[in-house]
Amino acid sequence: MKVAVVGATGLVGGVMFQVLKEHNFPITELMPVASARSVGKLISYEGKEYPVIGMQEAIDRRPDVAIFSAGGSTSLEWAPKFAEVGCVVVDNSSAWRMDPTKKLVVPEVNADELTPSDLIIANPNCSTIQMVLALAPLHEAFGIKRLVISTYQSFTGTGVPAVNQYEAEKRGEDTSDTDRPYHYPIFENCIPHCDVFLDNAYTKEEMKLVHETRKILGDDSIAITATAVRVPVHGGHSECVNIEFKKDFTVEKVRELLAATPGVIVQDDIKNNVYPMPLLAKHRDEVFVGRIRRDESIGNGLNLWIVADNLRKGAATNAVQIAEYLVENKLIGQTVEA
Ligand code: 2RA
Repeated sequence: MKVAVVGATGLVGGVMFQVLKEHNFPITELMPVASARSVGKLISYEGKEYPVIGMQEAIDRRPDVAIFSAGGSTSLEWAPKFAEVGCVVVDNSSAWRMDPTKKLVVPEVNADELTPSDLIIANPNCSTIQMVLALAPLHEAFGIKRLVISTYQSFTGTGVPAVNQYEAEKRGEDTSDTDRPYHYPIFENCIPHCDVFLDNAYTKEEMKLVHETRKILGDDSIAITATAVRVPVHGGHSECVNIEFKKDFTVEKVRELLAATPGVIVQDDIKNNVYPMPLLAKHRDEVFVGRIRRDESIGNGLNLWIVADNLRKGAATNAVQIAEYLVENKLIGQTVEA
């Protein structure tokens, strides 16, 4: 496969190369792609050095698949140009997620929706991916009526600038006069403000959980409210998810369904202090679920604690898994010759 990684010099781009290598993705030609200012930089991959190239050069080389993690505006401008030459784009930005003509995919949940005509495929938001992977089997079994979600999101979700702000503050530096991504210090702090505020007083990050979850689970009737918080944690995003089901359930059946779900690992043994933590999820591709317990304040209520590495299953791994599905199901490779 001729593979373009667009946004090659970013935080997720770097993880993308790591995941492609670990998954032994069938690459015959690798194209690291980034903005003009990065062209010529060298990217190491499996012992070889690859120069970063620009967008048009990548298109001219006719990649079979292009995995984008370069922001929404870049994707809106360039993804259609890659698709025009028959290249399948898997995009990690929010640009295409809610476009009714585009598929929003967590492979273990809804990859079977993909067809050869899908040339731009949206990778969901990190906090959505880890949650819907755990919720999908429970929704099928018991029907989800309402979700109340609180997220505790690693600053790595905001990319290199946030890592730089955190590390500077950890060294004791005052970042207030720098071009920092957060309005306030993130070190030893929690900030209830991920992405921008909307007219309804929720943030874009919180509304992504609402809209993307409904689209992936295919059920607009699910009532959802969310609070997204930025926390000074490296290893991943954590989520407290309160679920009201339509049908009754048993905690044992919930645990059984989760344990049987590909990509999910149940860590739930409170007698031995076993539960998911970013410390344990870091650098892992799985989604970890624990603190499984009935919500005793309502009928058919359940509480879950869900943790995953936001740069891996929350971004790079999910995108690579989509590409793997496309290869396995021969939905890649119809690139138009130059
Ligand atoms: C964040 N989910 O955590 C967003 C984008 N990666 O900042």
